Amino acid sequence: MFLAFMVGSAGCGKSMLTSALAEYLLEKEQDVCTVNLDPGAVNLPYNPDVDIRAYISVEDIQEEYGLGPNGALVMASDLTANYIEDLREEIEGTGAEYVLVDTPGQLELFAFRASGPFIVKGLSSDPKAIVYLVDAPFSANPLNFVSNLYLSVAAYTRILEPQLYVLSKVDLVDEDTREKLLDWFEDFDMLEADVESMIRDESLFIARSIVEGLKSLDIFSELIPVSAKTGEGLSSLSAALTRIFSGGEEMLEG
Ligand SMILES: Nc1nc2c(ncn2[C@@H]2O[C@H](COP(=O)(O)OP(=O)(O)OP(=O)(O)O)[C@@H](O)[C@H]2O)c(=O)[nH]1
Ligand SMILES: [Mg+2]
Repeated sequence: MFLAFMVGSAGCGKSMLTSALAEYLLEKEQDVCTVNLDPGAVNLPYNPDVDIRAYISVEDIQEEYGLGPNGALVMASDLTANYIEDLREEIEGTGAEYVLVDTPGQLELFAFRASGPFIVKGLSSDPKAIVYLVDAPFSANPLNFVSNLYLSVAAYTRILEPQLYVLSKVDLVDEDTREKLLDWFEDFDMLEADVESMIRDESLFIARSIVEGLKSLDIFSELIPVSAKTGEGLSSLSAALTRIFSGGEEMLEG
């Protein structure tokens, strides 16, 4: 069994990608199951095989503890840890080879609270990877791009599983923007040059320091352009996951 966790900022396309990738893998006759870990999800574009909402209701928490929507989500996220054994059994019970895990809208809940890393470890002892989504339209300006990668490093630091990067919603950006985003990821010197030329206020100094920090890290392998809407890039993403999970065997054979 392999687990791939969809992680990224609110609205970056985690649920849509879970749905599209599951469909793609099913078509390829892969044994796949989907897990929803977002207790606050209202409408999901797929029918999760395992669903945290069967155990936890954000609405009930709000009422019971007199919390606002964000407080209730924080609490729900912490409570998820109590059901880890149930979730684990359910996941194992599916017998699926690929497990796609959709995570809560608020990345900080999942990545920064103690419960997130605990849940990742506790769901299964089988190999795992993080699919970090970089929202293409949102990240088209250099400051947002830099902040987003910074956030991804913060998530990585907590979860410490192999992390691969997806440029999500590529159907929403033009060819030039797409190339620019891919270039930035590929070559942080280009990113730095655009940070220098495009950021005009004091945030320049911070952005510059963060890019320096990013350059010294060796966790950015490739950024895979994907559209959950058109299906573009799903084959590359599934190939990249296979490479991680098979420890590169397929590459050697090919
Ligand atoms: N055009 C286009 N829209 C997309 C794509 N992926 C997601 N969207 C849209 O972006 C919005 C957010 O998508 P979701 O999949 O719900 O994103 P999410 O990360 O699960 O959102 P939260 O769980 O609320 O953080 C929805 O309106 C989707 O229809 C894509 O590949 N292309
Ligand atoms: Mg979602």
